[in-house]
Amino acid sequence: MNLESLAQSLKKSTRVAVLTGAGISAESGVPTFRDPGGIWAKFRPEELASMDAFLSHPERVWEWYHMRRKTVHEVKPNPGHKALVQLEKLIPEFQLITQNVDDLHNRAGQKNILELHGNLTRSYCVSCGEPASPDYLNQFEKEIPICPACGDKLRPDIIWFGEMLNPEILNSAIETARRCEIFLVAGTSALVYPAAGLPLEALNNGAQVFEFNLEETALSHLVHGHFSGPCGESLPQLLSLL
Ligand code: BJW
Ligand code: ZN
Repeated sequence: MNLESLAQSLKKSTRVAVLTGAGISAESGVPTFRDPGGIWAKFRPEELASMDAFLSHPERVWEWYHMRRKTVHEVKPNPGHKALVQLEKLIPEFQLITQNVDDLHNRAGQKNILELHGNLTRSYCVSCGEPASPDYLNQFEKEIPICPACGDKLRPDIIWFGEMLNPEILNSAIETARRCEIFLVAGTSALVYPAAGLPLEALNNGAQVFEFNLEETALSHLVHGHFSGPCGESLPQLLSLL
């Protein structure tokens, strides 16, 4: 299947879903996780992205999240994000599902977004559960942010390893994957579950599944088409054919 035939299929489709991962934001300057030079090449996941890490070294964990919040604040959505905003406008039932926490789909103007792993701009209290506003969080640059309601620690609103995803968001993503006619997978290594199970749900329910990635992934041999190359080029190319 080539991009032209995918464009023809999209023109006839009512229900389309897209799953994105860190690769779609790479061209904006946000590091991925598992590529050489990615986040996990420098840090061990269990030392920063787990409740155990937060309980033993909250200052270290927050320092890392403050740094990442600063990085994403300084970058902009790229042509890959923008192409998906255009695609949403053309499809009657469109759902974007992202594993990314960088808020770039939202900043690009995407409307229907399910954020599976949370968002760097949000935080909530470990004791009373109260969320803090992004503006409040921005007052803290290095130190551990404190809950304005009860004085205990805030934590990033991010799903760490071993934590359950928000069941409403996950169920909605599963339902979307089961119902869609076309499911696009862009810039993810498709290694982290339950997100990596969504393309399989789509395949098992008869959807056509297409992958956009620089490289082959665990999913590549199962999909109906693999488009190799940077999403910032391949997705706009697809949109130009619609
Ligand atoms: C481009 C490109 C360009 C580059 N254009 N392409 C076995 C052992 C241990 C645990 C498990 C296990 N089996 C399952 C688990 C559970 C675990 C899991 O899946 N682990 C796997 C690693 C095996 N999952 C969980 O723990 C989840 N929770 C859960 O399952 O709850 C139930 C449960 C409870 C109790 C016990 C057990 C289960 C939660 C997962 C939360 C994931 N969170 C993270 C980090 C958050 C921290 C943070 O960001 O601050 O989310 S992990 C990290 O990976 C991040 C990402 O969202 C996620 C996915 O990564 P992604 O997006 O795919 O990025 P990369 O870097 O992997 O890939 C980038 C891709 O882009 C590559 O393919 C490139 O080629 C490509 N690319 N540039 C196109 N320009
Ligand atoms: Zn509190």
